[in-house]
Amino acid sequence: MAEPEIKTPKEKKSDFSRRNFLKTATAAVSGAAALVASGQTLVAQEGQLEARRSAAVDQGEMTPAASRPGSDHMVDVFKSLELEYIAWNAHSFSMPLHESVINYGRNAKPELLTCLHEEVAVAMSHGYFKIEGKPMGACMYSSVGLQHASMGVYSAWCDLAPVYVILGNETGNPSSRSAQDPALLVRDFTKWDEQPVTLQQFTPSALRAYSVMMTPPYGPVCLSIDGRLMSEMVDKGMNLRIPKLTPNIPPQAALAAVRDIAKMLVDAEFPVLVTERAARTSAGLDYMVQLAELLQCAVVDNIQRMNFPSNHPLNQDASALQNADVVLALEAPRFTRNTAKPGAKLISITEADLSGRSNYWNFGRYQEADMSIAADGEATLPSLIEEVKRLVTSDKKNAYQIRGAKLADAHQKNREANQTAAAYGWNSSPLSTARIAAEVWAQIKNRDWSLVSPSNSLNGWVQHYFDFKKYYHHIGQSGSVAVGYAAPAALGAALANRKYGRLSVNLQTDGDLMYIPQSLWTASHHKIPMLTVMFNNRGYIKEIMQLQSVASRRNRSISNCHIGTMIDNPAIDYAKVAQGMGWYAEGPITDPKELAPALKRALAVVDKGEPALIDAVTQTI
Ligand SMILES: Cc1ncc(C[n+]2csc(CCOP(=O)(O)OP(=O)(O)O)c2C)c(N)n1
Ligand SMILES: [Mg+2]
Repeated sequence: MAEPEIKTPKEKKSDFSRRNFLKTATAAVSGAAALVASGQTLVAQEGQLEARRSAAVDQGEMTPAASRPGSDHMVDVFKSLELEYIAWNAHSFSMPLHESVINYGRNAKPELLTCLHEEVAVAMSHGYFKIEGKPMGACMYSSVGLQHASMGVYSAWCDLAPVYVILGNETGNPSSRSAQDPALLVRDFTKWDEQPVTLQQFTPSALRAYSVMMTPPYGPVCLSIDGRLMSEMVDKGMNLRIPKLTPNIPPQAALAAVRDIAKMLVDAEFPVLVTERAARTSAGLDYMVQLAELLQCAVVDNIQRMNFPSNHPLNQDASALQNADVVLALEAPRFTRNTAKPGAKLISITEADLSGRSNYWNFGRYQEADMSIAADGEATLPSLIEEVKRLVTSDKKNAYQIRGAKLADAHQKNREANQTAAAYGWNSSPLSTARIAAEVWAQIKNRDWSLVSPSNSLNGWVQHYFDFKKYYHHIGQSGSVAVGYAAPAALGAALANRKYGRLSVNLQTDGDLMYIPQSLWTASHHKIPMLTVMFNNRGYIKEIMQLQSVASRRNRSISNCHIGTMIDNPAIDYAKVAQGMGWYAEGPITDPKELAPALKRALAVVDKGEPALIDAVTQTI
């Protein structure tokens, strides 16, 4: 059969010749974005544009900079809040603000970060906060963008992390992407939201959003901005003064209550400190160590945050609670006394009940306690430490030393038992999870490192091998246990680590990455250095195990349980996925001996300021 003839269409002349392009400044400014193919061309034209702009202003064709658009003022407000970054997914309603950020604000503080999905923008902000201790912005379309982002907002809420969600909306000209009340979508899991209707209202709304978000318990907020306010010209008569931002002092327990708690702890035979998030900042970690060492008491940490050093001799597993006569639950509102020795007294200090909204996962049901204080744990610790110091006599100190020595012994035995367990399958192919944790640790231990993924990963081996001491050594868990959080949160944390020159290490599960793989591109685009090691068990292993146990309980075969749970046939080549998005990547690695040399090569790339991925194929358990 004869091949069909392919006709070349006649070239059409563009209406927009280069000559026309420079003819009027207004046309040039709008046309540049449409026509310019590369950044270099844009730079070359920029000088000519600038000259044309001032000529156009002189001739009355353009408005002078003094009468600026509302979005410039918004940038001033964001600058006053010291937002270092706004993670952004481009959308038409916020184009005026987008333009102000990159041109008027010179794309610095805040710098716009290009995200290829709104969930990346929010989770990235979540992870950034966990290292930096301050929020960044995440900007998206009010209806369709926020729907994509909603799980990320939910994770931030569950994890008590502030994220400043900025929504571009358009109410004057409703469309499928606008919404009458956009924040409604996430109102059940945000702390506060607002949609100012005038530019004057914008300023106090933007500050209030910041203030609410950063008052413990922290949480995400939504500021919805109508495009009309962004384009409206600032009138001299408008009072747009930006007020001073004064952070709220978090509530502390009253001194009388603190004295009672100190007495109970000092007089107890076996006090135990239990915590989820006592360390809201790095100061909380120092306080926890001080209090535990003063009392030489056990600390049971469920590591939602970096609350206590992992290798500290007083760090104990939950079995310590069986000896407790007094338990102090510090920001552990879900702790129930039935895991402690019967009759143990429970004291709870938590900000949980201070939050006005429901959060089933994080805040749980009623916590039965003998003493319950609605206050911020970290803010209360300094006075508690002082009161304990006053009450500890030298006799007590001696008794405490004996208690501490016994705990150190138990800690050591625990570690040794783990060491024996780690030896199983050490040389297996695919790799054992213990082996990966050990190999990664060997490569990073002499550096200034930060684990930017959940620290309970690799079947708990990370907690065993890594020596978590400093606050930034781990960012804790997700809060929501939602997959699709870890990859972009790691990216945000790595971004925050970048300016401190810290090595960011991401132990990345395969299932999680495939929810949101485009986060890899943002890392290479913005040159965010990080080492990602795939914990690639080619499946949803937590799910397969559950499915197997359901089948076993029903006396049925487990041989079909790979259906719907394994990510195999074809196996995903993560090195290729990453390379396709600009990463240095190696793998799949199945021989454990190959892992260390590959990690070294990847670290050499990370040291040059770029991301690198090693795909390690691992045992399923
Ligand atoms: C948003 C969301 N969807 C589904 C789940 C159910 N789920 C829990 S763990 C898991 C598997 C995750 O796979 P991976 O990240 O590879 O971790 P692995 O279980 O293999 O260690 C899934 C799908 C979830 N937690 N969150
Ligand atoms: Mg997996």
